[in-house]
Amino acid sequence: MKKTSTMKQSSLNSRSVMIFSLIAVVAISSIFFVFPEAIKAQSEEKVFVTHTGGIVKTTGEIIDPLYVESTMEFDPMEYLRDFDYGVTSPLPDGTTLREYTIVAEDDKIMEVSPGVFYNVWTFNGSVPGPTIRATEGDTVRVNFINNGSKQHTMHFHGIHPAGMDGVFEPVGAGGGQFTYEFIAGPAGVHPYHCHVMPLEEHIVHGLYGVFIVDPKEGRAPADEMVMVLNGLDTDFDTENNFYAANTIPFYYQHHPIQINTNELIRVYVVNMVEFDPINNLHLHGNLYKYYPTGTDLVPSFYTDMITLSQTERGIMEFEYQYPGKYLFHAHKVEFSEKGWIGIFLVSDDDSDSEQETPQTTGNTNEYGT
Ligand SMILES: [Cu+2]
Repeated sequence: MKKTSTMKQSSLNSRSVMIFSLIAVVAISSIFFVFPEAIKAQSEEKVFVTHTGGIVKTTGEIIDPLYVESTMEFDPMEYLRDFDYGVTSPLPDGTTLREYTIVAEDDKIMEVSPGVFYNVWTFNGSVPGPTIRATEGDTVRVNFINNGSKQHTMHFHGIHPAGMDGVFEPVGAGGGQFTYEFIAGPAGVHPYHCHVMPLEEHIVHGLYGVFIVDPKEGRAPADEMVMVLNGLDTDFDTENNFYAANTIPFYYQHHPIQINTNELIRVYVVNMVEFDPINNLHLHGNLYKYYPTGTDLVPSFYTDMITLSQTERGIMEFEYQYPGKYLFHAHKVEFSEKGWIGIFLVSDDDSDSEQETPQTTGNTNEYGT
């Protein structure tokens, strides 16, 4: 009896060792498939001078984490649904003033992917900067402070006077200030970005964000989110090494965005990818209504695929009928394989509510709930 139990135990032990080894092999190889660049690039070391004159040692495309401390934290899940409505006060004519303070910096180091460090230039400490939101007709006042080491500006897309365009009024480094003030409009989704030359350099390092102007009559209630499609040129060769929705490659694949069935989802999508002429967005298991630039209340397309050039943007609206996991990604495969891919995890809201509140009517859907 005892012998049998020992044998059983030893066979159990060797089975656990086998299972553990298998899990280890799968885990290690999956790391390789998810971050092949990270593993490949460890071989050659070089000295790298950041745009602010800092000297750091690198191995291939990677700034060695031993030498570089990340100075920027960014949570793409928090950014996704975070809207800055500013500090509001009524104006004598009955309209609303919204005030925002935006600080530019250009010396932060961000860990964009495990072991991959990148010098980011930021509005309010993040890439993208905050999503500034107002209603058509509001007065938007942005107190801009440039704490960077180079000149920067804020150039908003939309309608405003020439002097508020953030092009011919460079704001000096080391604390320069400028106040942008204009009436929010037209309703839609617009990018804002630095407009100092060389423009490509200032944009690609991260000086951009989203400006949403809500129509006066509002939009239908929805689970709203912002996706900035961006690329990261981590070795400064004017080609992107990574792509993403909201900066961190593969983030929403590893941390799916949770949404509910039969709930309106509204995505404000803005393409800020530099170097590559186009980007695109494909949604799985569904189609969306698409409003280019968000300026019209009637959708122009009902599709599962849009193509966007630089700063092109729009609003997507959709509802999922069926629960489960659905990919969204660039259908340009190079981009999705380098990080621009994510998952919507759709929960069957009806079945949840059924458990909490017993159905009193005979209504059923195809899941029998
Ligand atoms: Cu700039």
